[in-house]
Amino acid sequence: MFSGGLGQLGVECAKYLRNKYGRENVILSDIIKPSKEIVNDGPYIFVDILDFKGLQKVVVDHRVDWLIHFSALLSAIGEQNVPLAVRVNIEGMHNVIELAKQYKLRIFVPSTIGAFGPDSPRNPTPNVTIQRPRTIYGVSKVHAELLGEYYFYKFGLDFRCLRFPGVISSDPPGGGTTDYAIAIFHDIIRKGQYKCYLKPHTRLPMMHLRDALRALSEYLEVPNERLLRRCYNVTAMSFTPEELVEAMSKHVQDMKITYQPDSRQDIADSWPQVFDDSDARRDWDWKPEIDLDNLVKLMFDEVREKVEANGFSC
Ligand code: AKB
Repeated sequence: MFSGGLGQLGVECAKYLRNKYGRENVILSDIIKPSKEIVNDGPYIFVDILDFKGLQKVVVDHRVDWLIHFSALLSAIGEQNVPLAVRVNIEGMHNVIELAKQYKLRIFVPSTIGAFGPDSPRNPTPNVTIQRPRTIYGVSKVHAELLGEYYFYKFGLDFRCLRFPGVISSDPPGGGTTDYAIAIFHDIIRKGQYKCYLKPHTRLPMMHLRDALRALSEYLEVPNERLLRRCYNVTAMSFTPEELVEAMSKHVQDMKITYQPDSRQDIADSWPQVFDDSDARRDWDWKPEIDLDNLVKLMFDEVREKVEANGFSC
């Protein structure tokens, strides 16, 4: 079962896991009204992450044994509504971890490069190092990592967590700092121009959605004995807006890019530039497959298809 199932990762992740485990065996949940396509794709249930009894009911009624907890306000949007981020990201985590303990569920919670801060080494950022994030999103993710590890050591809960870089997909981004690398494709395809809210030299770790889903799905299946940690850094590449534009210019001429940094620049400046995922490579053979050129090609294809299908923009 997924919480926050209609966010950036949920729908695609459900498709991926339904292919693997069967359509009826993967339940999406959220509080958003789903499209017809989502309902046709497989089970979808309304449940609010803040409603513990409602969550209990879903687990009992559907004999849930695995929980993938995606509900969260991302970095930029979290700063705009801190009380809501505290509720969704922190209280929501309290609910799902207790639920997992009560019903002996396996639980996966994504973390992020945003769980690091200006005191962390930024290039590279190792798996275990100082984490003093300066966003409520980052604080909530460190809280989730520590709570999950605590429940693992104290109660034997099978808690797993991957720290993702910016995940790049054709689906609409949800208020993150790395989202420029998605929005740029939509704007270039639709308008031939893009105004970037980060400076051209801002380096951040990134990954195409396909690698992110494969990382998640492979990690879920690693036997416990092979895991030396519960939280692993994963990444595929690092690039700057300028380098992304350079790679995109091989596909499109006459792109007009302007730069107008806003408050997201401060967030990006406090995050890792290069993410060290050697622990994941060592313990469970993690290996990304999609590099920058492939990512750009895939994104042009995927976003064009979406724009042509429904004129969708982010
Ligand atoms: C964000 O930018 O907030 C997210 C993330 C890196 O966790 N995409």
